[in-house]
Amino acid sequence: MIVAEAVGRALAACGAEAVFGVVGSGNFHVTNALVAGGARFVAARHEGGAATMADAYARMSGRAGVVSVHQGPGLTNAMTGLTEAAKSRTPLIVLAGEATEARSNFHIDQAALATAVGAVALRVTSAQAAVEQAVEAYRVAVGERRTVLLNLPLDVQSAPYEGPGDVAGLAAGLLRPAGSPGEAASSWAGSTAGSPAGPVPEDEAAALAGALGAARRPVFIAGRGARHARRELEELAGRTGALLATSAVARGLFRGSPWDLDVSGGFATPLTAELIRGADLVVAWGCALNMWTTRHGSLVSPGARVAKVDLDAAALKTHVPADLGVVGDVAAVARAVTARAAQASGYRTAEVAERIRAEGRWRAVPYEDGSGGGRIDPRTLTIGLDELLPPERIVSVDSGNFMGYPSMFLDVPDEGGFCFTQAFQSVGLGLATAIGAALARPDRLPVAALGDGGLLMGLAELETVVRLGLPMVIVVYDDEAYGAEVHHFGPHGHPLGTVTFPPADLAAIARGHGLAAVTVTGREDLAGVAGWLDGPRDRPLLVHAKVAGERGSWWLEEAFKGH
Ligand SMILES: Cc1ncc(C[n+]2csc(CCOP(=O)(O)OP(=O)(O)O)c2C)c(N)n1
Ligand SMILES: [Mg+2]
Repeated sequence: MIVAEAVGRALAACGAEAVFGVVGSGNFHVTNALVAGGARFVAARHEGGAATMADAYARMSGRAGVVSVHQGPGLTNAMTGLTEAAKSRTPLIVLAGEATEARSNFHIDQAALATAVGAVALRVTSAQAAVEQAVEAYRVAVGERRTVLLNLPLDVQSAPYEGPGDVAGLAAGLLRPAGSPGEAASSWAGSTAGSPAGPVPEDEAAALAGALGAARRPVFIAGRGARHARRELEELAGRTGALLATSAVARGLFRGSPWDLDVSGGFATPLTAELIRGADLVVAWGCALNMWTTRHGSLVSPGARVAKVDLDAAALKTHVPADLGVVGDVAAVARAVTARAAQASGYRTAEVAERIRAEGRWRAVPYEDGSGGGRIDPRTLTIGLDELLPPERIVSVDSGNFMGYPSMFLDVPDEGGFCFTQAFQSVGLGLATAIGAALARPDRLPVAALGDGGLLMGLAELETVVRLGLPMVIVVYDDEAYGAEVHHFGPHGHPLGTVTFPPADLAAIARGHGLAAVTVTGREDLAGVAGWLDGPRDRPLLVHAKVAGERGSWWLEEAFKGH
C-alpha cells in the first residue's frame, strides 16, 4: 500500500461518504482508495464546481464534505468555492496533490493559497504518520468547522506506507478514542461533539432568561449556528412569547409555526420588518446579525436590547454587537434558558398571529405585474413556479439582481430545503450548489435558481446534472445582462455596454447538454413546466425565463449601501 492509498482508506474510515473532484495524476490513487473504502466519487467538470458541490453537500447532509483535486491548477480552479466554504465554516477536507519541486509547472505555494482565503493548510509529511495526519485533517474540519487543505506531496504519496497495518481500524480509533461519543465525530450538524462548545455558562444563561422575562416583544433570529436547534428554540420562544425569524442561510427553520416571520433582512416582508423593528429584545441564535440580516442594522430598533448566543465568542461583538452574550451551543443554551425562564405571552397576541397569517408571506404583498412585450415579471414567474413545484423541494440560489425572487417567493419545507452559498457573494456557484444539495437530499426535488450570468459562468456542470440523472429544475432569470451591475450603475448615467449582452438561446444550450427545456415569456408558458412535472422526469429541466428587468430589486438597492 502506498501512502496515498493509506490516506484515502483512513478518510473513508473516518466517515467520508461522498468525494467531489476532478481526477488527475496527483489525486488518482487517494481518490480510488476512498472509493475502495466505501465512499462515493462524484466527478465534476471543473474544480470550482467540485468545491461548491462538496460545500453544499456538507451543509445539507450534516456530513463532512470532501474535495479531491490535482496539484496546482486543480487547486487554483477550486479556490472560489473553497473560499465560500471557508467563510461559511463548512467542514470540508480538500485533498490536493502537491508538487514540491520548485521547477515543476504545477508548483505553487498551496499552503499560502489556502490560508489566504481562511482555510487551514495541513500536509502529509511522512510514510509512518500518514494516517495520523489524515485523521487530524478530518478532526480539524469536523471538530472546528473549518475548511482544511490536506496537501499530499507527490513524493510522499507514492512512497510505501510504513505505519500500522489496519489503516481503517487505526483511523477510526484515532478519531473516536474509546469512550467518546461514536457517531458524533463523523456528523457535525446537530451535534457539538468535538466542537469547542463547553458547558453552558450558568450566569449568562440566567441573565438571558431574565432579559426574556423583562421583554414585552422579544424576537429570535436564528442563523447558521441554530439550524440543528429548532425544537429547543421553539420551546423557549413558546415559553417567553418570542416571534421567530431566521437569517437567509437558515431559511425555513421555523416553517409551520404560526409565529414564523421567515427571513430577517433584505428578503423580509414589510410585516416581518415592521415586527422586528418593533421588538424590544432581539436574540440572535448562531447568527452574527450582519448587514444582510439586519438591513445595515436598521431592523434593530435603537431602543432594543440585543442578545447573542454563539459558539464563537468573537461573533458576540461583530456587526450589531450584543448587550448580552452567551458563548455556547445554541440548543444547549436554549435548554438551559428554558429551564430558568418564566412563562409569558410576550409578542404573541391574537392580533399579531392574524397579521402573520394574512401578511406574513411575500405572496400576500400586492404588486403591479410588469409582464409584457415578450418578458415575464420575475415575481409572476416565481409565484407561478411556487404553485406548480411540489412542496418537498430543495432550493439553491446563485448571486445577482434576481436572487431575491426565489429566496422570497419560492417556499421551502424546512431548513433542509434551502441552500444559500453566498458568504463570498460570488456569481456562478448556484448550479454546483444545487448538485451538492440534490445529492444530500435525494428525497426532494432540487431547484436551482440562476441568473443568465451565473448559468453561463457555471455551465461546465450542466453535463454533471445530466450524467448524474438528477431530476433537477433549473430556473434561469434571463435579463440578458449582469443585472446587478446595470441597476447599480445605470441610474447614474454610466455606459452599460460592458454589462449587457445580446440574447442567447439558453434553452438550446440546455437541450444540447441533454436537458429538457422550456422558454417562458409569459405566465401561460409555465404549462411546459407542468408538463415536465407530470412525468416521467427522466431528464432535468431548464426553464429559460426571459424576465422583465427595467427596475433593480429592492433588496439590491439596500445591498448597494454596503459597496
Ligand atoms: C465571480 C464574480 N464575478 C463578478 C461579480 C460581480 N457581480 C455581481 S452580480 C453580477 C451579475 C450577475 O448576473 P446574472 O447572473 O445574470 O444575474 P442578474 O444580476 O442579471 O440578475 C456580477 C457580475 C461577482 N459577485 N462574482
Ligand atoms: Mg442577468
